[in-house]
Amino acid sequence: MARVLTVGAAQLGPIEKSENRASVVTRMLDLMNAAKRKSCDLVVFPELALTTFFPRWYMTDQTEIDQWFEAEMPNHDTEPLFDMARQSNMAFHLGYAELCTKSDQTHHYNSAILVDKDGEIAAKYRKIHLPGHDEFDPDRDFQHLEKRYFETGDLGFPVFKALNSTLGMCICNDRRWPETFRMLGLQGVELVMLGYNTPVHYPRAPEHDHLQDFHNHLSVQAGAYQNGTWVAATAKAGCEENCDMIGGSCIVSPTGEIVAQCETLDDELITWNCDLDLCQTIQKNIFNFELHREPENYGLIARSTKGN
Ligand code: CDV
Repeated sequence: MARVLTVGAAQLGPIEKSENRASVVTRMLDLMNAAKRKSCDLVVFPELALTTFFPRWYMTDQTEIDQWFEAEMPNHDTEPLFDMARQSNMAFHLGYAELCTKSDQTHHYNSAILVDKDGEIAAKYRKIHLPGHDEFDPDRDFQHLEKRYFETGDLGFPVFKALNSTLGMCICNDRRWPETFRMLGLQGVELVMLGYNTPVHYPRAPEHDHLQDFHNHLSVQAGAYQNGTWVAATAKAGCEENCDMIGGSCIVSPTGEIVAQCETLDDELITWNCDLDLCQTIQKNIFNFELHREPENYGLIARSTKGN
């Protein structure tokens, strides 16, 4: 019997700095209700979905910084999403800023979780490729301080058996790195859940601004095809606090084709019935890793170039 997962990519429009989590969660519940009407098994929300994209501001006060983080998950504000998952028999993927304590040390991660149809956290990923900078940059109209506020994820690139499938996650900048998708591909991933916040303006190379949508789709489509996996890529889009962010949320098939794409820069749901067995057409043929991959010749890829 075919394994078909009905997937929704739930794009969010802008979230202003003053909008609280309860209000954002109400918007997300609307999208989950729309997904329920479409009989979705899984809804994919964006990176840092509960608040505005706070790394665009420079902050020094740790208490002020920590207010953007979730110290518990679920918590009072997010519990309705978990209840909805249980009531609707529908899993969801959520990106959020995670504050946690390990061996008496506090840690900050840009994280994503998969919540299963029973409303339980089934999997977690912590972003590995953190873009931007760690000190105030006076040359920028807006900051991108992910390197200041987050540590590099410490969970690697795992895959998870859930929803009768093999699932993986990555977050925003991760999608631009072929290594991310290949790590998941080597573990037989069938669906990659991915959220992003991508400004149209890239201060280091503004001549590329008109290519932001293209580079988004180029990366996601290549990752899907080269690893024979479905990808659900979901944006936080639109003009947020004077910062324009791309939309273009999409669901991509294992052949690299976009099968569904958002049309607006606002809250919007797209869905697709993803036949997971289609992954085999790629994974068993053109990208049959066992037959055709040549890792003996790829040594440089896993060697550190930091500090060289
Ligand atoms: N949130 C991100 O990781 N954004 C980056 C931007 C800063 C380039 C991205 O790769 O889309």
